[in-house]
Amino acid sequence: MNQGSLASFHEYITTDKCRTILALCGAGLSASSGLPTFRGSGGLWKNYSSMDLATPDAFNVDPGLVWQFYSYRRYKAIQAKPNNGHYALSQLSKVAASKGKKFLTLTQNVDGLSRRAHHDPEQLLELHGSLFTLKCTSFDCTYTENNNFKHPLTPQLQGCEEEWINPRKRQRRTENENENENENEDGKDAVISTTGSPEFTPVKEIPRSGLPTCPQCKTGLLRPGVVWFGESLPFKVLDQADQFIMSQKVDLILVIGTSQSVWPAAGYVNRVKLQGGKVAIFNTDEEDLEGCDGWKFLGDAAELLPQALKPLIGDITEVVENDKE
Ligand code: BJW
Repeated sequence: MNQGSLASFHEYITTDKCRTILALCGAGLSASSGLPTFRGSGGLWKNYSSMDLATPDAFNVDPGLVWQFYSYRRYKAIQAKPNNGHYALSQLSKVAASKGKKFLTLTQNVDGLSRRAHHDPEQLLELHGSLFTLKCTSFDCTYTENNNFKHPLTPQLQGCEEEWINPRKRQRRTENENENENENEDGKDAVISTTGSPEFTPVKEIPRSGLPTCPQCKTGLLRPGVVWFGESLPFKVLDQADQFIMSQKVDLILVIGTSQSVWPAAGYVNRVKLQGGKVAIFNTDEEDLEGCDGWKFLGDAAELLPQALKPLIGDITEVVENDKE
């Protein structure tokens, strides 16, 4: 981390000029907890693009396929543990008022890891819903269930836990790919090694009767309570975010592990800038820091956030250790 930049960031967050802080989080915040991101190399599940599966059309055409994807995601999120980035924000949510600050986290993540790091729920808005909410798809049924951590949801969804038949083979393939990349840099042709080729666990054809069904209307399929492309974000959540931004000037937005490519979430950065607020980006990809005229922190959010927020939250080592017990 650039120490000069860190010092000026520390100075700003501890002054009276910085009274209101908004955090906008994306998949990069959970990357070091082992959860894949959406874009770049992390954005594939088996041979499908995660983005193509996160649509109402995909669910309408093949709910069995989409449920297998979400069953896998639910399982991975249950297995994952919050990282120090989640804990740093959680700690800020608890101490902000005592430091004379107002704080709100807007997360695009649906993995529930911020909640599991005990982020104050009053200061946390899940813009894109949650993997652990289930909703009925029937037009005239309003059934919604929160905090459903059952796995698998139906016997037919058993077996979606691993993307690969043998995860060790995937590791070997990655090693081979890296070797091949080096060969390319030396000007030689890349040789695609087939030794240890990984095999995906096959996608099953699951009939409608094998998918989660609404316990209320008994006929509608349940779906994950996440926001897919073309769907509106929950109005209540949008309203609460608006209230926070409009009731006072936001002095700082922390943009954490997001490509800022999805709207309306990405729009919050400009809204804060237009109010005269400052921006601090935490990202592993230099390209995603480009164009930022604020603080640019290049690296893993899980490592950077505890350091960047230390003057406000103190050393979080003990908080994290206590939570593990
Ligand atoms: C690290 C790291 C480490 C990695 N440390 N960093 C205006 C203009 C143009 C288009 C639109 C517009 N307004 C709306 C749209 C359409 C659309 C949209 O945005 N399209 C874009 C593709 C252009 N938006 C919508 O459809 C939204 N709905 C809407 O606007 O409705 C209007 C409406 C109103 C009334 C009635 C009806 C409709 C809905 C968007 C929903 C997005 N849903 C998803 C799936 C959620 C469910 C699921 O999880 O499966 O949300 S898509 C996916 O993208 C997911 C994410 O939350 C979201 C954002 O991705 P994120 O988090 O930024 O991840 P990545 O992978 O992109 O980036 C990771 C970053 O982390 C990278 O920068 C890495 O470098 C970095 N990184 N490791 C730090 N260790």
